[in-house]
Amino acid sequence: MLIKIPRGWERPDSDATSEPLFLSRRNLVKGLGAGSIMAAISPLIAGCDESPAIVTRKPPEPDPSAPLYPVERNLRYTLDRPITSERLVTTYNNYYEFGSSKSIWDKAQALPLRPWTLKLDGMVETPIEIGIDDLLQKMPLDERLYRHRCVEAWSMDVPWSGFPLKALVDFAKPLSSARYLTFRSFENKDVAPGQKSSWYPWPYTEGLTIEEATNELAYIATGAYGKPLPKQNGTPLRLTLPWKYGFKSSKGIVHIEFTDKRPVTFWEAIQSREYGFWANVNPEVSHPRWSQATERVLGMDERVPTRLYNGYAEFVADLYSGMDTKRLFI
Ligand SMILES: Nc1nc2c(c(=O)[nH]1)N[C@H]1C(S)=C(S)[C@@H](COP(=O)(O)O)O[C@H]1N2
Ligand SMILES: [Mo]
Repeated sequence: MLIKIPRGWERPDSDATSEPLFLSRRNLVKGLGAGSIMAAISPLIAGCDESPAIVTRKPPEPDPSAPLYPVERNLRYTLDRPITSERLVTTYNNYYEFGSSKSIWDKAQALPLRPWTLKLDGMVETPIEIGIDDLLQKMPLDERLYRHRCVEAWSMDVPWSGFPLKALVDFAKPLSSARYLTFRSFENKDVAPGQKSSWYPWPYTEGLTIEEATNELAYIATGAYGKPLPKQNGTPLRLTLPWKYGFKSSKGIVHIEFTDKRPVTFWEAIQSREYGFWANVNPEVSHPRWSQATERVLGMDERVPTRLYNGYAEFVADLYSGMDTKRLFI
């Protein structure tokens, strides 16, 4: 069945940038360091008691994981472009739970930080439920500079903090029969207006093979720019799969199920012809409605060529040997 999506990232970046919206945000926060947007807004709120709409807004909730950061940078992963400005990365987002525009960073502030529990179950020795702060104590945190390539043909270069997904897989102790991981994001209609649209197959669902999940590049971001991850970027647990299109990198994960059946993912359920399970970056395989040959790097004027596996072929090409099909790149 063909479901028509009215707006959003289902369009090439050339007309999906929401640039006018973005520029008005930019004026709003002009002169502030991007990381301090929320910190800077709270004194504004405090001093602004003429505007009832603003006064009723709750001050930002402090993130209990803040003392963990910054963490040491892992020098194995390098960029060939400058790090994208924190302001762009934290104000230009895709997070459909909060709406289909790029300007959801303020709406995402409604998501409570705690309690946040991760469930690990399915084909594992023993199902586990663990609070995020306990989990962070157990995981080997590092900082990694990774490229991110959205299927809409825009990209960014981010200093994430977090841990290898393999550490979490080892912690979960999957049975040898488990072949896939299914990732499910939070569901909470009260804070996420996008989840009131029932024609989306909530919760946001993604999947990887065990081999992909235990590849050294597969990463869970819990921070960025030396601080806890902002809500709009997917705190407290956000997949980071730099060789795949960005929609594979689920935000706000609450549940990982180990299974022997390939899951149907969120965007695959909506339009499998355009958004598949594998979604590996390949400049030579066009999206049905636009070319993937080049990309717009946030903050740069010129478009740049896109690379096979987003430039990470040396790490991941082996995962797909003997699986030569175009579906690997959709
Ligand atoms: N839960 C959830 N995760 C998500 C999305 C989403 O809508 N919901 N969008 C994806 C897409 S399409 C992209 S490009 C990245 C965007 O991440 P960013 O906003 O941190 O740049 O998040 C991905 N993860
Ligand atoms: Mo994306």
